Amino acid sequence: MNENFFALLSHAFQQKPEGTALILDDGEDLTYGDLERQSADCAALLASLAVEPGDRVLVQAGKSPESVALYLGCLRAGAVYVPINTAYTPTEVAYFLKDASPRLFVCDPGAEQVFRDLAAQEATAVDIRSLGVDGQGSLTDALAALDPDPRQPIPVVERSGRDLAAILYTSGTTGRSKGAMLTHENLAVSGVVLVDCWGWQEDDVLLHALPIFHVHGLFIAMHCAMLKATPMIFLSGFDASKVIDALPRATVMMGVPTFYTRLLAREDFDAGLCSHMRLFISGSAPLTSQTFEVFEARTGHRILERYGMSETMMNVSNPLVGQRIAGTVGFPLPGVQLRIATEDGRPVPTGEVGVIEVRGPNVFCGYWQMPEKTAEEFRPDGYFITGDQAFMDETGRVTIVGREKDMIISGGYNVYPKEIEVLLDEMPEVVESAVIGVPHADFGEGVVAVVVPAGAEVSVAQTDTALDGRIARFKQPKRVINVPELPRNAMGKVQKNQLRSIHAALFEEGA
Ligand code: MLC
Ligand code: AMP
Repeated sequence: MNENFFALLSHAFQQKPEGTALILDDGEDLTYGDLERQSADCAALLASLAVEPGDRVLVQAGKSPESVALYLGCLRAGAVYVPINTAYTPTEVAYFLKDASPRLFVCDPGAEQVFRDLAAQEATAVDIRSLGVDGQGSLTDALAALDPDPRQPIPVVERSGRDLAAILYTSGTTGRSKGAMLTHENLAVSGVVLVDCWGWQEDDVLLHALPIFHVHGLFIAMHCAMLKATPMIFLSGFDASKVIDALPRATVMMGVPTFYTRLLAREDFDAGLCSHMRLFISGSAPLTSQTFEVFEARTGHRILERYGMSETMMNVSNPLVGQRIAGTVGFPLPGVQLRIATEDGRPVPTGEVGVIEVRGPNVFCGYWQMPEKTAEEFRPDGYFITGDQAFMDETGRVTIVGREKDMIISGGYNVYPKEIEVLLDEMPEVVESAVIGVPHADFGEGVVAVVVPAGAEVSVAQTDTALDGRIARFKQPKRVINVPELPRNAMGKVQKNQLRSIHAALFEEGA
């Protein structure tokens, strides 16, 4: 049997070829028949560009129906899809070009030359094409030039469940991004479980406002809709006004907590708009109890919070039927084995805090070309150490209380302090730095740099100048605090907890 995940999707698409797939705010809607055909065209094009099964296709392209077709085409052709954040600078992209050694790199129109120069500097042999009509050999142009008659039926390339379907880069504590290798089985198992647990209905309409370069928007959200071939209102990004306009036509929305706080900040967001919504789902960052409660008071809906990771897809979810409790992420999903353990991997007693470890068919098969890192993060019995701290009550319900890993989550994007500290420490104006996440009403956590200046005080304008073009804007410190020295413990380690608590009110109004 062909275990290519696309075979499962294609089966669903073929049940409803006339069914609407993507409802666009500009442009014509697409049906599932269109997606089936366009994915076949993309797969044929990839083959004509000598992209073989197992080859990586690196993609930094805006959210569009074309990028959805490209993703599906990669699956169908057995290529490994490697999406990266559109906010990354060319300097950051250079790392992924080198690390993933893709056969093809797809970027937005106008960006090809910058990347061709970069690839030449690094002596990386890669075909670089843009997604968009440019009359200069873009992928879209090449697709249009495909000989349509006769279109050979494009088979779905045979894959085993263990073959790679995608690599999702996640930053590492050392500042070097690690590529989480996800298999066709990982995608299939996770999608099928979520459709069932979240009770996906034939008449569901998903409001999709997430980016499609992370697991949340690309896999969790899209796969639920696609496996049932139900429509998605496909917004290019989160814009509160557009979401409010679209809500009356939707039944399910998935978002990061910032989506919910931004909706609540709007006076015109009310229960009437949500009256026929079936489900609001939140994840990728902690949803505060306050947001949960205010949202319920305003709309009557109890947001369903769940917990996942690039490496593991979805692990835990509050129930569709039953108590959704604020501040908790619910119960392990079917097939997910989850334990809360000490630093050396021993399970802790019920109710005690430890680190979440998970095992199951949803868990990735390792970091791309990093066997040592992979070995470090798996226990000998196959459990993956997530680095998230939590406790489990006697009913099996999980509550996340913090993170062991030194990571900030800002608006659902992970930011690793080390990557920023290294660059700040290179500034002649800075002796040393510590980057922390501080509560932020909009982003959940805001990135803050605590620096020891070499002379005069260092400003945000200076850090912006030093970091612009080197790391994405969303990673750059929103505030800089100058201190005479960083607090350290007896081992010489910077006490970030202390810094976080001293500056906890930094982003509060008037602070
Ligand atoms: C944008 N900016 C951010 C930011 N997003 N700053 C901090 N944190 C963020 N997340 C900054 C930009 O750099 C820019 O700054 C300014 O905000 C405007 O940019 P924008 O692109 O117009 O922002 P906006 O559209 O408002 O985006 C905010 C957002 C977006 C929250 C809608 O970040 C978003 O869609 N986040 C979702 C992330 C996500 O999908 N995570 C899933 C990970 S998967 P300046 O200074 O240049 O003006 C995962 C697993 C799981 O975690 O469990 O799901
Ligand atoms: P990513 O590497 O982008 O996939 O982010 C995964 C991380 O997001 C997890 O390890 C958690 O730290 C965090 N996360 C995801 N969902 C939740 C949630 N509901 N509550 C708290 N943290 C979450």
